[in-house]
Amino acid sequence: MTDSRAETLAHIRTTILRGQRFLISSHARPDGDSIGSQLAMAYALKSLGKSVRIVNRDPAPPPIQPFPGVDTIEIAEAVEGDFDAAIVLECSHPSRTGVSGLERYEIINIDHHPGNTMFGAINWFDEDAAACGEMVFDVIEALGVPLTPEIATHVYVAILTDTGGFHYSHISPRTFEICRRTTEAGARPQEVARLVYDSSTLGRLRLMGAVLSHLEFEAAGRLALVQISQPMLRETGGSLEDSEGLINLALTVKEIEAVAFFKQAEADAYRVSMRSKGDVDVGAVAKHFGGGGHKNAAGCTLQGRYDDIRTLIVEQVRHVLEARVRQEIG
Ligand SMILES: [Mn+2]
Repeated sequence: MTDSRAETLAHIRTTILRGQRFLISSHARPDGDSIGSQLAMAYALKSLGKSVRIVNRDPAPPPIQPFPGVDTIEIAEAVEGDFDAAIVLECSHPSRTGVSGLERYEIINIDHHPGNTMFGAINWFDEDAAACGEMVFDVIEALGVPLTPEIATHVYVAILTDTGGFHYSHISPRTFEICRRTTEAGARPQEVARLVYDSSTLGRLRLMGAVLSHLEFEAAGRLALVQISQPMLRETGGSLEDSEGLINLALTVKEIEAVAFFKQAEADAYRVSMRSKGDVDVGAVAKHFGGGGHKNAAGCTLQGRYDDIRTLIVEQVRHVLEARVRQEIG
C-alpha cells in the first residue's frame, strides 16, 4: 500500500468514525458493483451504529433485487436533509448520480473509473481496482468492521459482476484474496451466480433471439454489431433492462475482439455500449464521443439516425483495433 493510499484510507476512516449520519449514492442505471458497493458500505456503517440512507436515481437491475437490503434503497432525483458526509461510489463525476443536492455535503469520492474528476472533499481513486467493491472492502477493513454475511455477499456481488464473472482487466491476486475472505465470511458463490446469471425472463430470452438474428460484422469479423430497437422490444415483450449482459454473448466467439451494442433509448437517441478483449481500448472510443468507462467496457450516448451513428462508431472502433495490431507488430 502506498503512503497516499494509506493516508486517504485513514482520512476516510476518521471522517466516517466522527460522523453520525451518512448518505450513500452511486451512478444512474446502477449495476452490480454500484449496488453491492453501496450496500456493503451501508451495512458496515450501520454495524458502527451510524444512520445511513442510500439514494439512487434508478432502481437496481432485476437480478440484483433479491439481495439483502436492496429494498431499503430510496429512488429519487434530489436529496435533502442533514448528513455529516455523502459517500459517492462508482462515479467519475457527481452528475453521474443523476441525483441533485449532493454538492451541499462533504463528499467522500470512492471510484475506479478512468477520468475521475476528484470532486470530493476526500478523493480515493484507484483505476487498478477490478471493482469499486474492492475499494469498499478496504474501507471496511480500515474501519475494523467484521465481515457479516451481508457485507461479504455484497462485496462478492460487486466483484463478480464488475469483472464480468472474472473475465475483464484489473483482476489481481488481491481480487481473489478479497473473494476468499468474503466466501469465508458467508458469501455463497453458487447462490450469487444463480441469482445474477440464471434468473432471466422469457422476454429476455426472446429478445436475445431477436438480437442475435440481427447480428452484423465489420473489420473482417473482429467487430460485432448488435442493436435493439423499440419495435424489437415491443415484439419480444422484453425491456431495455432485459438487454443487460446480452452484449457479452458476441464476445464469447474467438474471432470477435470488440462488440458495439446500440440500444434505441428514444426515436433518435442511441445508447452505445461497447465491450472488448485484451488491449482493444473501447474506453477511448466512448471518450471520443463524450462517454466513459474502462478499456474493456465503456459506453456513450449519440443522437441521430442509426445508420449514421453506426458509421461513426465503426470508424472509431476500427482505429483501436488497428492500434492493437500495430502494438503486436511493434
Ligand atoms: Mn465498477
